Amino acid sequence: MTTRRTQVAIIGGGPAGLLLGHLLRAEGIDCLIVERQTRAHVEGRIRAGVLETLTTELLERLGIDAGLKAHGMREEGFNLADGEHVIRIDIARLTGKHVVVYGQTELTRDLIAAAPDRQLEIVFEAGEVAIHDPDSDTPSISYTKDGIVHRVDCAIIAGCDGFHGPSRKAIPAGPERVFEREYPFGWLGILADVPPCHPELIYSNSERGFALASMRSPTRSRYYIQVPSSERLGDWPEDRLWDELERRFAPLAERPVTRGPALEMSIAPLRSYVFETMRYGRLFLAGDAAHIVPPTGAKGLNLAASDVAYLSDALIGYFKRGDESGLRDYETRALARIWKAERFSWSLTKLMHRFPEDGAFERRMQQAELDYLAGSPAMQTAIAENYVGLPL
Ligand code: FAS
Ligand code: PHB
Repeated sequence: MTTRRTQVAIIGGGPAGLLLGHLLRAEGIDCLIVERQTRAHVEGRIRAGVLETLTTELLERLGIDAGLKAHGMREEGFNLADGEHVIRIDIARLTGKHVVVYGQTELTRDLIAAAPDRQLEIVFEAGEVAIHDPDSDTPSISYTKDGIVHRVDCAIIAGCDGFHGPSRKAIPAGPERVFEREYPFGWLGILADVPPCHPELIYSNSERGFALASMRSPTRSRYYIQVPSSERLGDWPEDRLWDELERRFAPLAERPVTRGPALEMSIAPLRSYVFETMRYGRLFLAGDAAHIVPPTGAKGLNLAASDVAYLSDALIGYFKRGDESGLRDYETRALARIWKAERFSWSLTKLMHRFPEDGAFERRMQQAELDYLAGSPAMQTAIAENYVGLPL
């Protein structure tokens, strides 16, 4: 066994762990990221696509925004469609803000590439990561690599290990601290090097279900359709999906859907989840380790960024000024923003998807809400300010 010491041991090298590591290193705080997967696996994940300015401002503050500046696509509006009828939400006019389309894949690659020059150590392929004595004054983590057990003594453990990681499981909290809803459908997604069918995102609730037309660049498109939870990828040959996308976006988009070979296809389950105990002694949770939102509101990655904004401020205050107030307030502050994002993601999912248990009345409620939205600047403003991200 080897033993070493650091100030903050970060479990997980996804957006939350990487952003936290960089923010701490920028203040000279010693930290280490241990990541279970290979670097190639982490850099190959295809996930989120829309960044709030809160997230882009963190990258700018870190000076890790060259890729974002060169390839990020500024979006000043997005569209909600009810079958044939498109409602444009003019987020720039309604909020004075915008969002940026820049893939989580590219963001993760930028953060990893910037790590060596900033002395941010990332241990990839760290096996059997375990948390020890998080509620003591001498917490530590351990992991195995190349057949050797490594122990890391630390002052703080940051659990940034996503929904399936060990950190949340290390917290003894009762069921009253867990809030969950699973949806009876998932999103079948496809990434292809074809030009987008529309210059802005279109979320559509058609007779055939939810569909989303998004993009990664002027030459790379990202599409999703709602599929029952029972569906498997094998049920969806690429042409069947392209047929569906053409059928659903033909009446809505500026251009026809262009087909092309899939760079990636996957089905992601949808769930709303909050684990309200985000601190246990010296262990702090951030990102998907503590909460999950359905991707309808494009909040998942951005919530991870806001958790990390709160947590990094708290840790900087603690290590540099001996001020523990940020650590004491972290859970309350983060949860206030998390619950508002959970509400927005849940409400937009309810509005834009077909639920198998719903009848004709619920369908009329969706149509009436979209009809009201089409004529209500107040409701459009409410949607716009949530979509661009509520203030910290
Ligand atoms: P992550 O899950 O990204 O990262 C956690 C990291 O911890 C991973 O690298 C994992 O390998 C590592 N880890 C896990 N267990 C470990 C262990 N035992 N030891 C060490 N490391 C461990 N959000 C959107 O906004 N829009 C989307 O379209 C969207 N699509 C998604 C599709 C899928 C399939 C999934 C799973 C999520 C999607 N999300 C989307 C949400 C997603 O973007 C997350 O919100 C975002 O990745 C959160 O970042 P992290 O909290 O860092 O968690
Ligand atoms: C994406 O482009 O992957 C994307 C965009 C908006 C969402 C979800 C996913 O709400």
